[in-house]
Amino acid sequence: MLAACSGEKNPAGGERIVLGFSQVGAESEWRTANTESIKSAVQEAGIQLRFSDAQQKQENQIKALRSFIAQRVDVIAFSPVVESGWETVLREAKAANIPVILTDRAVKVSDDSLYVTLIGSDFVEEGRKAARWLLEQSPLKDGTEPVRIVELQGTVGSAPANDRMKGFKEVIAANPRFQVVRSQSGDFTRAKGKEVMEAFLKAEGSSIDVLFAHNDDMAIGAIQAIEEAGLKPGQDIVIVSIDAVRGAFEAMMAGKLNVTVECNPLLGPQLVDAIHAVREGRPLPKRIVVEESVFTREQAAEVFPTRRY
Ligand code: GYE
Repeated sequence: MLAACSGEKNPAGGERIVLGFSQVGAESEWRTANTESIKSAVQEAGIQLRFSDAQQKQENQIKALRSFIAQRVDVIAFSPVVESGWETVLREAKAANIPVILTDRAVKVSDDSLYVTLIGSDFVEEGRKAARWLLEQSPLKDGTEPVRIVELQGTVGSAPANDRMKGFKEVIAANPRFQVVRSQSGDFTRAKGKEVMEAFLKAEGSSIDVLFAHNDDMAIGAIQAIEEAGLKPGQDIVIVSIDAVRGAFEAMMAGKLNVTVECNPLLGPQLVDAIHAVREGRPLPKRIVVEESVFTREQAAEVFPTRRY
């Protein structure tokens, strides 16, 4: 069926806003919750959505953005898979007078008038929180032995991978006992997280003390690899990850994951507010940050029933 075109009347009688949204993919529990939040908030607001899934490929996102421009949508929003390489297509949107709102991930552009605002988390701070827990509260905080850390990075070149790595490094630098001995991308998926963890275990044997995973899905994949190697996740290897999705709470309640740093995917309502502000010509801050916490496995059972993703 053809999508209805711009200018269609909404039930209240006014012109319906048409939003083109290009999503990264469906790589994680976080992403699924993010997509649902956006779809439901936009629908509730009576905004017409043209949704495109890029399957974690920048070229697909660029194609989607060009097609939204060609369709002359009213607003474009997207969650950029990687940080660089957006200048040209964003200039095309600007030339067509279509405002662009970034959700979740940042871009690196020389001219920040190419987008209206970025709604998303402070990923550097999330990396710092993961490291602070290790240095200040984990079972490894007090020893004298070196602590050998392996890191499962998110998608190469993505804002959350770059920033989480940076924040984590910055904090562990304060204690030379803590060393990242291996670091590789697991592309934010369970399957890749498992595969890369298998390689880490093969290379390092039982000398790994800590796994830092840039998201819960990779940690969950890695937990399987650790168990298959005959080790106890959460005990033989202390595991810290990011997102705080339900799967992470289940792993914490089973004692297999030690801690997760919250990254809130429920950005739909803030996106709708930003769309209305843009349409009404109200100014918006360049950055809209989301408030987040940290959850340990001691708190998991109590907090679990209140989790919304
Ligand atoms: O942490 C991960 C997802 O960009 C914050 O992408 C997001 C990240 C999230 O695949 O699970």
